[in-house]
Amino acid sequence: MLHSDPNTENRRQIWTAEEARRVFDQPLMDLLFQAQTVHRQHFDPNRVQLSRLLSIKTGGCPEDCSYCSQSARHASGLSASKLLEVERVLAEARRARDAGATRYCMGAAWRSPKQRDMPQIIAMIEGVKALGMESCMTLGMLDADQSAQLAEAGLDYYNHNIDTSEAHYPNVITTRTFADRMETLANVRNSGMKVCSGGILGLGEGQQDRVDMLVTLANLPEAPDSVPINMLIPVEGTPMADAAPVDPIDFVRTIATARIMMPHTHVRLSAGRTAMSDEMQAMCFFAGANSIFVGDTLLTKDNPEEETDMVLFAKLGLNAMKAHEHHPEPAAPAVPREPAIPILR
Ligand code: SAM
Ligand code: DTB
Ligand code: SF4
Repeated sequence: MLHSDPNTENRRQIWTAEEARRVFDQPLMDLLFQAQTVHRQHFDPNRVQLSRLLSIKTGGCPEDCSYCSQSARHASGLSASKLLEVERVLAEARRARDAGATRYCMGAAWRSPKQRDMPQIIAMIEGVKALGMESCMTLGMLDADQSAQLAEAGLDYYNHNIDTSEAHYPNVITTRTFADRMETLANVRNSGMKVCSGGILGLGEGQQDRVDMLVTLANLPEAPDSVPINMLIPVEGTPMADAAPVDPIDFVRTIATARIMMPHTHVRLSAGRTAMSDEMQAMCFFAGANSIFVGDTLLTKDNPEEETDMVLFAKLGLNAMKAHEHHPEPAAPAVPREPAIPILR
């Protein structure tokens, strides 16, 4: 039985690992049906939110995340670059907006931002907002003061992934702890920004780690507004270069379980789509994924070409979510709608 947290006003469900595991382990058809049913109660099933990513400061990161091309500790062959000029970032953002993206996500390969970089960061946030897009940043760890500065500048979302379960975390990253990640998430939440937090599959974790990661996310004081589920992009020179690939059905199960546990959250089918078939992506959307990154580059690695995604959207009858649809109330219809005109722009 699911129980509720007496401390929250709406008595939101608090998940135990056992309950979540039962959802994850049920027969696939039951799991998919449940996930799609929940999805239709809260979202239009044929709409997908489009975010665009830009690496504003690439490589040379002091952290040792064993999957990452940008860690200075791994010989991935990536050369480090400085923080991009504000004008350059805004020119890219304008292009993304004109191509249909409603959120612009800027990532920096930092352990945490330095005070001297804040004026430039704040100018980027203000510039993206002025273009009429939602803004998101991922800059590493934030203290309460840094969170307040970003919130004050108008940053809508902050991405900070827990990446995996608390138990598996030390096998993946040693230069910071799971508790450090949770602290930043609390600072972001307390500053009033929306939280984007998820993880990666393919880091040598077991099924229980995947479930435990979702339990941590779902049981935060507020479930994240956005949960990216990444599939590891193996990067040569990193300790995860030869990690065993994720079983696609297990990946779909994770998306479906996330959808069921966090009904109001945008679940993002995130990194790794170039290695996924159309059928796998279609199953992920059916399982409740309703957000993707568009554009041919993520931070440093490839993402499908825009044209490829347009063809996929056309095949599946999917449309881009408009900015005003990001927080849909009342619930979307529970029956299939008229066929949508598949466009990305
Ligand atoms: N430095 C910041 C941090 O770690 O919070 C922000 C940038 S970091 C690259 C953002 C996220 O990208 C990571 O938390 C991780 O989940 C994801 N990521 C990085 N490398 C990846 C890879 N090779 N495959 C899949 N996801 C990856
Ligand atoms: C997230 O969860 N995935 C994005 C975004 N948040 C910042 C990053 C994916 C990075 C993939 C590897 C690369 O491009 O270097
Ligand atoms: Fe640095 Fe982020 Fe990459 Fe970790 S994931 S090495 S913190 S850029």
